[in-house]
Amino acid sequence: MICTLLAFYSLFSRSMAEARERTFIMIKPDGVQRGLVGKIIKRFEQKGFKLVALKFMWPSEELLKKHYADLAGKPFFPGLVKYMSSGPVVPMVWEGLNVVKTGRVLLGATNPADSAPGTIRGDLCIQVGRNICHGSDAVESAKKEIDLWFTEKEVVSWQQANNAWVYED
Ligand code: D4T
Repeated sequence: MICTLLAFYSLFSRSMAEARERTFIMIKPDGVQRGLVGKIIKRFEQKGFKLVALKFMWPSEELLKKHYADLAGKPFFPGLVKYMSSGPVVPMVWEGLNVVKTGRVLLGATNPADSAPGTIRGDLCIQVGRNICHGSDAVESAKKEIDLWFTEKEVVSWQQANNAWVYED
């Protein structure tokens, strides 16, 4: 009996933990300038993911160089930092089951020429250097990016009223 209860509890707590996975999504300066902020947020809301942090800010080159440190050796890096620091952006944290992977699916392929119709990039942009949004590519990089862009206090834990209608028991 105790074993059954423990097994149930571990399954339950595992699925709860999985549903609390977080990803870092950012609307880039072209997404803001083109008035696509609401549309992009809507895709994540409609899917059922939970918004746990959001701000509107003009990022410094220093912050962007840290964010894109892995790409520092790429030929497009200087242009990328210039474009990303050319105006305000909307960094966000979204939470939910498999949100890192599914978030990338919602965004579509990095190069909009390869993004499927129906995805954010597939529907709303044309070139890789103006691909309107960013999404973390793994749970570990999501953690790093969230810590880079947000303080602990800015990420808000809350219960969504429709949770039971989005997730199975
Ligand atoms: P983002 O950050 O937009 O989610 O990018 P990805 O994670 O999907 O892809 P990435 O790190 O390879 O690229 C980061 C960023 O650089 C721009 N870029 C990329 C570019 O301007 N020219 C290029 O040739 C590539 C590959 C677009 C996204």
